[in-house]
Amino acid sequence: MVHNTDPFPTRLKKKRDPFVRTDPVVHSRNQHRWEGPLDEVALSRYERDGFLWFEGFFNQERMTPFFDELKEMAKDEKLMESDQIINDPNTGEIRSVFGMHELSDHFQRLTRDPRILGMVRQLLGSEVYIHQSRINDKFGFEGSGFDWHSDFETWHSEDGMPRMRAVSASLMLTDNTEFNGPLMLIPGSHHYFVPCVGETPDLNWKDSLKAQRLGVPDRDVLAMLADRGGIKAPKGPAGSLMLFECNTLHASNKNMSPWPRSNLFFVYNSVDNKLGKPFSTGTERPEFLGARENCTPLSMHDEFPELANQGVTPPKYHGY
Ligand code: 6CS
Ligand code: FE
Repeated sequence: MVHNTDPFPTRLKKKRDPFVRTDPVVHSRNQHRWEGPLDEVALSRYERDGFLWFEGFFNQERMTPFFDELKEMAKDEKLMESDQIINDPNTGEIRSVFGMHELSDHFQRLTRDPRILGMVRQLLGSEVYIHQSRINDKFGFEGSGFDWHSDFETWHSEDGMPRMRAVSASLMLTDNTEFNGPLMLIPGSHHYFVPCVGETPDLNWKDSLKAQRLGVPDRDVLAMLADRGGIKAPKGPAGSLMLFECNTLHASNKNMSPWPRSNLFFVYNSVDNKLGKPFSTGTERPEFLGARENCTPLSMHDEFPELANQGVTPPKYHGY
């Protein structure tokens, strides 16, 4: 089912050509209110490529508590049985845990780290909230890949996200190497909306989170965009951070190495871009896939609340 007034028609019966996006990539141009830590070079690079890579954004030790928390979560049988846990289609191991920012204060605080939130507000030109958060795990030798897709194509067609005004932050909880299935992106692909063929069945998410079959662009379009922009797979130590625009085409390979690949994703959506009716299905997806109730604008957290409470001016951020 496709609305004929849909500005981003997809999940069609017949192929339609890609078209150039009309939404800005950086939404805060010439608005002083949303100035942030990104300089013009970074803003232009994000505009050109559709992503920014920050190797070693946090030091690796900072990632340990997240792993400890995940091990605790794995003991929570009720959580392990919930729909928020997606298992690998081949091995049955945990592939994704959705709603991390609501399961863990640690993760929730991270979404409000001023250095990340400052960049995101600058890119989206508004207050923001968390549309979706997840951990994607790829165990050694097993973790399956994801086919090429635009997250916006799914979030628009299945969640009713109106415009391209969201950004994903992906934090590497483990080293991301060329061997363990790092995220691959096609620079510049975010400048085109690529309609996809294949109608969306109800409850598609029960399968699509295991393997992306719908919302995968035709190979000739993928080839055209990759010929233009190439393919990049940023690699780096645990603690590295990627920001990628909601419409940037991305995929990842199977993990063929003995080492795990675990990434935390949290998706920021503009408060001016809240979800409406899905464009390609009759039913809304669950809250943990697309927030509709909990859309409170995020406030930056004090990095050192214990100091602030003692009236001590917290130190400026040192790279921790
Ligand atoms: O359907 C979704 O929301 C998820 N699917 C993929 C393959 N990436 C974005 C998101 O986690
Ligand atoms: Fe994705």
